[in-house]
Amino acid sequence: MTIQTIETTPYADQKPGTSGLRKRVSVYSQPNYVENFIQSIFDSLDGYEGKTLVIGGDGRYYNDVAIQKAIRIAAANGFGKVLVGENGLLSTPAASHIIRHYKAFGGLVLSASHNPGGPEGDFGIKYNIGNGGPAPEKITDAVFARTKVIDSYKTVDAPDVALGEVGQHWSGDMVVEVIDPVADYAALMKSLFDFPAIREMFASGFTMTFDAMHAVTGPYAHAILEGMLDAPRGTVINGTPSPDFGNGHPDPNLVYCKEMFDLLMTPQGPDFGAASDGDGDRNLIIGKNRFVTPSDSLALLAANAHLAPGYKGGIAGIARSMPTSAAADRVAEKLGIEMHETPTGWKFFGNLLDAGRVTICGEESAGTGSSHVREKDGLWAVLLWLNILAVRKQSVDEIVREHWATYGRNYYTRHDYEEVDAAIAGKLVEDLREQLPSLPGRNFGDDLQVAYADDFTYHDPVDGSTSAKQGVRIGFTDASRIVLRLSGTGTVGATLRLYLERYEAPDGRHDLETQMALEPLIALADDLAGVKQRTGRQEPSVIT
Ligand code: VG1
Ligand code: CO
Repeated sequence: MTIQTIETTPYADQKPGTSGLRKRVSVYSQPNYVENFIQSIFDSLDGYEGKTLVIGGDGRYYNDVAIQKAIRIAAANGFGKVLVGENGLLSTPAASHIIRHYKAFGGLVLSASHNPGGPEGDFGIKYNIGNGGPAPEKITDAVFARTKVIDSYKTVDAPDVALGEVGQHWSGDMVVEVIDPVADYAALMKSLFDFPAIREMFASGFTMTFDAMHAVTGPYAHAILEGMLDAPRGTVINGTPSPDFGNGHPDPNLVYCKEMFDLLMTPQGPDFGAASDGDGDRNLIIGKNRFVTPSDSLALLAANAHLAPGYKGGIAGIARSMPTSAAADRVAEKLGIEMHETPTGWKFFGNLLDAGRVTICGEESAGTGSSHVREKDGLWAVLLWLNILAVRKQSVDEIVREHWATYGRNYYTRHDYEEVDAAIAGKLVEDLREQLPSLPGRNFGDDLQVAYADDFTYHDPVDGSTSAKQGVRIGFTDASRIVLRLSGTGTVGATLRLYLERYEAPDGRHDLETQMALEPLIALADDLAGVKQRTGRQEPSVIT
């Protein structure tokens, strides 16, 4: 095998964000852009010689090109084996499981997740470590430092691997095994959930729509829901992955899944609706006449997890990202288990999961998961919901209302201002940060008194690391909250995320329209941060 060392020059913009390096395809297709980043990842790791690397992606445009490059660079750098999903496909949670299951050294997940795909869309690469989870900041910082000085990368002079053929192949001296992307993951799901009970529920007429959004979960959902659980054919819609997601936006929210939402709000709609994103780690849950906010879903899944065989012994603890509502905190309190608040992004849950301190984790951005892998997992959340519905034999709406009557309701919304001028957005957050010390104790309107105001700093209780500036939070004495942060996954300008939350006790009013219920906080947030005036936007781009 000839290993070639190719000279290259650094790119200045290869800083990994919330979840890997996401850029426009036009940026990624510059000469050596992929090569530089992957070589920089390998240069930041130790001890992988002869070990296994997992590679898979969500099937978006440019996956095929990048995977072949990644395989050659892995071979030249001395990996012993690459495991890659057939046709280059692996959902993010399946990749996490494959890394763990086959005790691989780590993995490359090629995806820009919920960002649009296609030649004009986004592409992304993320490195996951041996526990199956996203690399922690220590590694992503080292990778970024390396990208700034890299002067060569290694590759082999080998032909493309036939990714359409399951079985053993070679790239130089390295084995490349093309595997069924679904089988191991499906077996894991079967081990966690009461498949006979769910099958029985479908057999007795329960109806569901799962929107795979032309993204990676299609094959998984077809195999598990229609194949193993006998849901009628047609339960899964948009189930064939396409490089540009059918020209859609694979973000499972009420904007991009509006059609399904509308259907669920009609009497002739199915009993249950769900969707997942580009790489299969997010979930959207809608019952008949009841949308479940991701923050509520986290709390509900944690409170009911013991109904599924995989969690029948109870859960050790719960973790949520800081902007996620505190609904889950109330469940943890009642169960007498640990509760952790981490910065945005799944990489912060890894240590807590590895240490056995938490079992279930979640984010307000439609991400929930558990210790079964080290990523959020869209289909897992859908299957846990189905398991709970099959056992409790109630509707989603009834279950949600009972939950609120027990724990109270955390009204919650997120307002996104997308593609805002980066300088304006940065200054806005900076100015708000400066106001923070003066806020505690101040009263706004009749019943809002600031209890605390800070820029969230996370102290990892497992490895002692600290992550500062993770988002501005203003908390009120009645448990209401305003949070503001800049997105770390966008690829154009800046995206401002404004998160609003208000708590209603168990005996309070639970039937208000969310935006109405949060109106005073929305207005106050705008007064304090000046979002509308500074960005010139009258409305958020997306409300979830
Ligand atoms: C967003 C979400 C965050 C999530 C991340 C990756 O990050 O807010 O909760 O972990 O996307 O999700 P940001 O920095 O844009 O707010 V995925 O499904 O795109 O990998
Ligand atoms: Co995703």
